[in-house]
Amino acid sequence: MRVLIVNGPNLNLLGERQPEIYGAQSFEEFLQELREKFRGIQIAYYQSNVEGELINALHAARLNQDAVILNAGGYTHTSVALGDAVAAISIPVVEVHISNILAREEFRHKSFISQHAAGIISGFGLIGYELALNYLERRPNGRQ
Ligand code: CA2
Repeated sequence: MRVLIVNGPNLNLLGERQPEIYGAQSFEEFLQELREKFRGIQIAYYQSNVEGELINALHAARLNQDAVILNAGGYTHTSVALGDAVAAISIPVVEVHISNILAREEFRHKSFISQHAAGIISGFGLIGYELALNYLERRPNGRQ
């Protein structure tokens, strides 16, 4: 199975700032651990701070990936276009957030992704990506 992890704006700064919210580990370091834990999954990774590039990555994923794990960062709460891109691809997209977006400011409670996602994982730190891979690995025949 091939899974693409897509991280949106500012998530390239993980491990550098705000460790009380987002943890102290860089995503690259965490990614190595994920690849060791999930040897049966080919895990590709893409990060961009640019909305259109994230949309292009989702479009490309529909041709060469089996699933996507998406943390759209702040665009989660603002981007109709990213929500449309998730709706437009038929492979499952798991929405992940490091922090619990429902326990934070009200503007973070709205997600343009959720209604098109296979499911949502929020508030478990980087472990959320691991939970998403766990789900995708066990998901029978592309269904819940
Ligand atoms: O909790 C999440 O994963 C978020 O998607 C992260 C976004 C935020 O806008 C969402 O509401 C929830 C922000 C990502 C910022 O990442 C940083 C990482 C390290 C240092 C500073 C920012």
